[in-house]
Amino acid sequence: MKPLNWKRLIGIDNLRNEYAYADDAVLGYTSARRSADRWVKTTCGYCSVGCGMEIGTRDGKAVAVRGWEGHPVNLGKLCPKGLAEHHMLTAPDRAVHPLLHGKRVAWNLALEALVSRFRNIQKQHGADAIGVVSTGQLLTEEFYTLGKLIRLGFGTSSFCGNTTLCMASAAYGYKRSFGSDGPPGAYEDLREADFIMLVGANIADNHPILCQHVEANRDKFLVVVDPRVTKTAMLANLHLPVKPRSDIALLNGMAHVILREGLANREYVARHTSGFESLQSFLSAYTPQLVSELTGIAPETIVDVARRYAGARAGFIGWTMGVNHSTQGAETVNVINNLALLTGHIGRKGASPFSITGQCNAMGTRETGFTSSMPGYRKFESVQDREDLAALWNLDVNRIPARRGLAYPDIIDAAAEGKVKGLWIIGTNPAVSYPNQGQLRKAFANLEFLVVQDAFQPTPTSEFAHLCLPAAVWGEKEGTYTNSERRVGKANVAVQPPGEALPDFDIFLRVARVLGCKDEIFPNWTQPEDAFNEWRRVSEGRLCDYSGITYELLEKVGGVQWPYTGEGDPAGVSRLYADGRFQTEDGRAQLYCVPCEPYPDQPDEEFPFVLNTGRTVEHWHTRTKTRNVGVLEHMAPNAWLEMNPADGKRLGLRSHDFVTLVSRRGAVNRLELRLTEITAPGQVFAPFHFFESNVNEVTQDACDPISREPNFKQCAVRVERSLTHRS
Ligand SMILES: Nc1nc2c(c(=O)[nH]1)N[C@H]1C(S)=C(S)[C@@H](COP(=O)(O)OP(=O)(O)OC[C@H]3O[C@@H](n4cnc5c(=O)[nH]c(N)nc54)[C@H](O)[C@@H]3O)O[C@H]1N2
Ligand SMILES: Nc1nc2c(c(=O)[nH]1)N[C@H]1C(S)=C(S)[C@@H](COP(=O)(O)OP(=O)(O)OC[C@H]3O[C@@H](n4cnc5c(=O)[nH]c(N)nc54)[C@H](O)[C@@H]3O)O[C@H]1N2
Ligand code: SF4
Ligand SMILES: [Mo]
Repeated sequence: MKPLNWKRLIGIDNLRNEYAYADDAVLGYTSARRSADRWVKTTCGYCSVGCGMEIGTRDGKAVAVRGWEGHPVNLGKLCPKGLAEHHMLTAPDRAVHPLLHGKRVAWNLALEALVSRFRNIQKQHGADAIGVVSTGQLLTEEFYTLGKLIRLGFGTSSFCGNTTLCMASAAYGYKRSFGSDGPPGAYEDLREADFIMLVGANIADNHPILCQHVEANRDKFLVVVDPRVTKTAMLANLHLPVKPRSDIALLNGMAHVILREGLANREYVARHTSGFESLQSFLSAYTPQLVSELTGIAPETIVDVARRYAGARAGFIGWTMGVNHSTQGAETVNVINNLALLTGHIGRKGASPFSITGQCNAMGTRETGFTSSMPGYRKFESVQDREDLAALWNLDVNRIPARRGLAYPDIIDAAAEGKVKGLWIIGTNPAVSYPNQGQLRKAFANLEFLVVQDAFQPTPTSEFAHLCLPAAVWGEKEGTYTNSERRVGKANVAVQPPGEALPDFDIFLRVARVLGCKDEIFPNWTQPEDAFNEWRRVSEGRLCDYSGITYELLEKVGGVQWPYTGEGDPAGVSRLYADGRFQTEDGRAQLYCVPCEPYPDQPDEEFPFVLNTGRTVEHWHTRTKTRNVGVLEHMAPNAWLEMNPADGKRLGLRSHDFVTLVSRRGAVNRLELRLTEITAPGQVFAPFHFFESNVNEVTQDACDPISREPNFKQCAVRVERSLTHRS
């Protein structure tokens, strides 16, 4: 086997064949088994980059994946997870039958149990006593259908998803600044900007194909803001290793310098924003000196970065979970948006405040809504929006919900308090991914009926379920995903699902039939395209206008950005707010004064380290998919803890020792120690991929009051040597 190096693996070089070679060697496949006789075009089902790819099949089995040559997003390249995606389809633990109380039952009995148990709970305890938690990994058609089923069919407002653990802060931040959700820019901006700043975004591990666009840009100055020296930080011209959660101070400090030195775009500010005067006086306190104390970055560096951003021809600020996973997540997004508005770096080629999303369809769930907003970014509180929807659906306006329901963490808290008694979990695995697992177990213990609908069985979450429903997964079902740049891509069927597993879309229609609302809310629907065509009508005239997008067009051009009404080049690049008109009442964007506050659960003598958690390139979240893929699992087989060598020395610990993390809430065992300068003294980092050593036993469940997103990125812990040693 040839030696592997990460730059090759993430597809920056055109070495796809070499990667396939490594894959074969690890898995023991021969090239004959891999050679496909049919290729099906599709979109990747892992991350939000949204790469175009082809699944190769032979004898009804998926045997290979390759990049879609010339696709607008990835130009034929794929990252290691994408390249090995077909292997998870045949994993031994795919879910194949419905299970009621652990016993195999027929689909009709399973769904009758779901409907009768949920209806009984609602009769006794009210409509909101059942909750539904879904995912950014469903197809848009499925999520749109689910939203109607839950809010119009079951009539509960306790409906949310794992996107609240992920993108809620970005969505609320955009809404507060610009009047609507929706990232203004495009990937092309990564190629066009002369200044790029990535805040809490480790794209080399988590959005590898975006690196391709950054690397192709020869004129850029790349700044990476991250407490760790990530692989992305290693690509940067300047790395700012900020103290944990001090980003607001840094960004306010940049804005202070921009105003003090007269570098703001005063004309843009005057024409297109509100709140400038109060922001100006608020920012006077954020001097480079103070900001330096708060962030640990030298005052002259803060001044330098501010000048570079303001002076750039086109300035791009991208962010991901280092920003969103915070009790001030939405507000941090507002401070990023402030900078874009103060300088006019928005709505132009290369210039955007850009939220890099996470899951393959995090965007689709935000657009088709019913969680943070109603379909088409319509607002619960707007009478007009509710009337519009009622007319589109031919329903009485009183049927349209007038308020947002409970967010995911509030559904879990309500279950722990005994208010939510029935829960339907679809395409998410909270027994690994939810913060502060003790609270989640309390919630699960109180439930009368828990349904888990997943493509794998068992999962750590399905172990708690009364009813398990087997779902088809990427490669086995049809529909669309929307990527971070608002580009809608088509996912297609390459193989049949195993056993009795069904696409989530089919499961939702069957539930509607048992519930008796199928004909009313899904008239004549039989396939995902029926949902898509209704969604096109429902989104027409909205910011996320899909009216000109058809399945045929998507197959042809490989992905179309919304808004698209059918005019102009469908393969072209679109940007929002090019005319400086925002989605607010008066068309102006709002500037915000945001003080930098300390995060909850500060370290002290007993718990002296700040724990940061996140990801690695080889694994996908809770590993239901990737632990079954040899080439990925072998490269990252167990959980680890990164610690600075100075701290290791002080504690008498060495690399490869097994350690335990203890917090005010719990403990997690058997993390393999990595002593490395990547992590600063006083901080430690662990991935959250491993249920075997689940860091969410120790994380805190404090949430952003605006977005309800948990503060996953900081909590106080101590590190002890594990009693168990390497076996
Ligand atoms: N390989 C892989 N790729 C993925 C995923 C996966 O599981 N595996 N998941 C997808 C999903 S759903 C998501 S949401 C994205 C997430 O993508 P990212 O946000 O890039 O991933 P994370 O590793 O969670 O966190 C990013 C960085 O935030 C930094 N950070 C922590 N605290 C702070 C802070 O106070 N300030 C700043 N500025 N930075 C901080 C961390 O050190 C980390 O490097 O990745 C997507 N892509
Ligand atoms: N400590 C810590 N915790 C975190 C994070 C962190 O950075 N640190 N990140 C948070 C973030 S950003 C996210 S997005 C979450 C992710 O957390 P989860 O959503 O729990 O992660 P996944 O492993 O993607 O779970 C998806 C589940 O859906 C199943 N599945 C996949 N495809 C389908 C399908 O088509 N249909 C159905 N029905 N099931 C399917 C998979 O088998 C899996 O069980 O984790 C959050 N938790
Ligand atoms: S970068 Fe994301 S979308 Fe592209 S192949 Fe990798 S996981 Fe799939
Ligand atoms: Mo995420």
